[in-house]
Amino acid sequence: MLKPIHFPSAAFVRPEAVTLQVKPLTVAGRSAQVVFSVSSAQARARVGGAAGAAARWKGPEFLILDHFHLKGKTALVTGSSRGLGAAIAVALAEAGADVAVHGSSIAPEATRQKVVAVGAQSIALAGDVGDAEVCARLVEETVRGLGTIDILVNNAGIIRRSPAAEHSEEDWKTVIEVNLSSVFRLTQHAGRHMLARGSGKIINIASLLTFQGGITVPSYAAAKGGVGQLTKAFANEWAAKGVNVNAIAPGYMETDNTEALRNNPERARQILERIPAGRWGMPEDVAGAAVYLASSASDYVHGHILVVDGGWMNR
Ligand code: GCO
Repeated sequence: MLKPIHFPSAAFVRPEAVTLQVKPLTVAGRSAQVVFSVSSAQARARVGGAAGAAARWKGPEFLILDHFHLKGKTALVTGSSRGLGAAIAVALAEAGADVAVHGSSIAPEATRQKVVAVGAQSIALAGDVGDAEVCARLVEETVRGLGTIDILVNNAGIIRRSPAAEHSEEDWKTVIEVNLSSVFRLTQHAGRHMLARGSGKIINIASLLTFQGGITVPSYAAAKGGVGQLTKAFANEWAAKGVNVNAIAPGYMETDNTEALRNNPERARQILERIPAGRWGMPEDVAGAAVYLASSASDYVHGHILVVDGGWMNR
């Protein structure tokens, strides 16, 4: 289905990514002559718009949208083979960024292709972020492959479930390294490039367990609590240097991370009952928050943890 969306300038359009069609449309009660809409299934309607349509557009200028686009920016999204990371990588590309995607054991070619289909450049990287050297290498490879690093999304993470009394030393160490130490290291490495340039955006994927203790996931809760604190610690030092460090705390999302919860009828019911929105979140639900925190629209936002949870925390 075609959904025409207007943008004020051609800056949003990657001509190679879209097929244009002429379509009559009535906008805000006025009949516009024609609009161009995206017909490529891959680019979907979200890329939207064309210089011609912008020139004919008689309505508001939508100038604020210029602050949300990421044209000319480069990003690294860790853990983007699927789930939230894949949705964020594609969303950043749709907003105009070139994106390095990453998987823990295999470079995620499928996500890379989705990013390229939008019209962005992309490279696919692999490596366990629980390893300090890998963190340094991922930032280096992003800079080498895409020219620089403007945006870092610390999304990679794992979860291990067992009662706190039995939670193994191995689970504790692994989860803390992958979910917390990697955020410290990747932020340091990417941040050095950003500080040298005087601009950059770092987005950490926190959790509702940044605020709450959870059940049978003590290492995960400790790590995600730490991610919230690291977000504020870095933001305090880097805010005046043009680098924004913020976090997104997703609610209960339909991803691998929550598969065990969704397969447990009682937990699944209890969780759903507490979500005011009346549904679990989908990966795409965090896309808008990620684009916002990656863009100049959030330049005065520092150390914030943006909860995207269907209202869970309000209950
Ligand atoms: C759990 C945890 C995690 C997330 C949750 C909310 O699995 O027990 O609650 O799944 O932290 O999705 O962010």
